[in-house]
Formats: sequence, C-alpha cells, structure tokens
Amino acid sequence: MKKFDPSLYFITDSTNYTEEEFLYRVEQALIGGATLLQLREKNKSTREYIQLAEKVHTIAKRYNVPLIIDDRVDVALATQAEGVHVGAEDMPVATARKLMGEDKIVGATAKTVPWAKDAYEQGADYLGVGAIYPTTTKVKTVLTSTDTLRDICNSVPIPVNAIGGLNKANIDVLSGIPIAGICVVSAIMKADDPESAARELKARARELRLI
Ligand code: TZP
Ligand code: MG
Repeated sequence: MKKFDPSLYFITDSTNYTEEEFLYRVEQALIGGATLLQLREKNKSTREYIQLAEKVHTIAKRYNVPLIIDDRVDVALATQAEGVHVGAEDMPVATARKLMGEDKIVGATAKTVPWAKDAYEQGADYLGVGAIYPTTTKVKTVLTSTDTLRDICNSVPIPVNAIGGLNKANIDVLSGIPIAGICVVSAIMKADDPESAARELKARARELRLI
C-alpha cells in the first residue's frame, strides 16, 4: 500500500511567475516542510504540462515528497508522478484508479457526505474538502461549512484535507475537526518567503493539533 503524508499539502499555481521563479518557490516550499505536492495547471498545453511536471518531479524526488498531478491522468502517467487529483468535472475516481493502478495515489474533491462516500467507494486515497474560506485562487468552488467538513471526516476511513483560503492566521477554525491535513495554494505560493511560510504554517497546524 502506498504511503503518503497529507499534513501540509502544497498546491502550486504558476500564474505570474517565470518558470525559474516558480520552480524556486516550489523547492523553497519543500525545504520549508510541505509533505505532499500538487502541480495544478489550468492553461497549459499537454506538452507544456508534461514538461513542467517533469521538472517539478525532479525537485520533489530530492525531498521524497510525492507529486500529484491535478486533473490529468495522462500527464501523471507520462511523468510517472506518484498520483492524480480529480474533481467533479474530471475523470471519475474509479476510472482514474483503473488507469493509474493500485500503487498510485488518487485524490478526489468532495463537498458533501454522499459525494465523499462515493469517492471513497470508487477508490480514492484521500479527499480534499472546501472551500472553507473564500479563495483568491482561480477555481470553480463553493464554500463548505466546517460542520460538513467534520461530517465528511467521520464518514470515510481515508485522510480528509481542508482547503480554501487557509493561512496561519485562520486555521484555528479547524480545531477539533479530525482532518488529516491542510491544503494551501496562496499562503505558500504567494508568500514573500515560501520556505518560512510553509514552516510557519506547519508549526501553527501542529500547535493547534490539526496535524
Ligand atoms: N479547491 C477548493 S479551494 C481551492 C481549490 C483548488 C483553492 C485554494 O487556494 P488557496 O489560495 O489556498 O485559497
Ligand atoms: Mg480538477
């Protein structure tokens, strides 16, 4: 069975960065303690997505952090990434699982308990639940209450991560909810210093006993 640590799940956004700056920021986040990494690209051609994924994968391997590819099973397979993340408009979880195989990580988005149970039954290894707060990251989403997040955590036996607008100043809202970790984009990606941002976020999440 594949093992992964979802406690500080960093999801990238290369928008507005040169490739060099982007890759530097990704590496800084890994140095700062991100435990899981997702490459999330919405506007790249397949060729460009693969090329960037290969570069990010080379960096992630140096830190022993699994690389998850957002939306695209073909890109994940082509780059031998450790997993894929699928949302409501992407390939169904069961199809992604079949194509990826049992040894790869398949993550899914869920916003309700029935949806979470369905994703689990189809073979998801973890769930991302949110948005907990409004987000500035480009995404089609709605807010998910912390009550729903708690209910989802209690309804599936797989790790559940909270996502959406989370940062070190507001994650206390998750206290007492049995999440496995937090997912962030901007709190690390757009930080002046992504390494310290990752380190501080992790320290705060630990202090609150979230992870
Ligand atoms: N899914 C729900 S919210 C979100 C995704 C991909 C974006 C989270 O980004 P940020 O910057 O951490 O709010
Ligand atoms: Mg998606």
